[in-house]
Amino acid sequence: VGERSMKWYDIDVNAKKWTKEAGEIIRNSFQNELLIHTKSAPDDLVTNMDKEIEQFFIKKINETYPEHQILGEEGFGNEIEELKGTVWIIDPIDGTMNFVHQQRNFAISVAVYEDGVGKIGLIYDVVLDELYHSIKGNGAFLNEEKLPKLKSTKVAEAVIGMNVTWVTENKRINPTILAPLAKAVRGTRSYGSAALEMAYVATGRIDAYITLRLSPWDFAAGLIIVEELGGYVTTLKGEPLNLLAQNSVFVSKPGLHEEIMNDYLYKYKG
Ligand code: 2AM
Ligand code: CA
Ligand code: CA
Ligand code: CA
Repeated sequence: VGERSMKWYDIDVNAKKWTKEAGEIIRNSFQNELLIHTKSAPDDLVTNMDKEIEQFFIKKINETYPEHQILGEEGFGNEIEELKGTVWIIDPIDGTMNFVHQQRNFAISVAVYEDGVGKIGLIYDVVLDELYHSIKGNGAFLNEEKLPKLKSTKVAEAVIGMNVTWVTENKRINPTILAPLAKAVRGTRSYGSAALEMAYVATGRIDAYITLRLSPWDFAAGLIIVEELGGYVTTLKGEPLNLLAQNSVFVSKPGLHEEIMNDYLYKYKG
């Protein structure tokens, strides 16, 4: 075992340990009163737990790896302008609205990148105790179970994750682009957590996921897991995602990605 892979093994063990501990903190918080605030809009929520969990990770990472940088949704990490060195990209609670309204269907998303390359991806469904996990080049797992490579599928047989927002009047995409796709697929689903929807593509529970505006912490871990299994993660224009900006996001099994790009998304100009 080389020095390099020892480094990633060590980081991976800690990332998993802290993610499970953070999940435990969240599960133990359910009986406590939640402080809920809105951010940019009435549907953009944040709670004291989002902040507490992000700060939990930052403390652990700073103590153990003071040279690493951290990009977190709630802004307690570093101001990252370039992806140099080792960077942790963290969403302490992905699916905050579900966390508030349902106490389920949310996840912790943790990714570790080195010089812009994804190395470790973790998505933890806290309530179900399901950890989706990948170390680049070593496969992807749901808890201890190795996930099989993704097989290609067709639109007519696909179940895709998509919010109804994008087929009704909205600011980001002409609804006539995705409405024909919604009709052509076997079914559509909307789970309200980008990280979980990417994990569901990884496990084949859905075949693709389409959304119009995500931030790096929403997709950083899912990208590593889905790509490790041979899936595609791009913008709706088929371009690579920018890990320092908001992106449209199209996650898909192989084959299906090409079919949706060629037959539906070619009309999307951004
Ligand atoms: P969040 O819960 O961490 O904010 C909901 O459809 C999904 O989109 C969630 O993964 C949510 O992440 C994400 N999202 C990204 N930007 C958002 C915004 N401005 N408002 C609400 N959800 C947002
Ligand atoms: Ca949020
Ligand atoms: Ca998120
Ligand atoms: Ca969040």
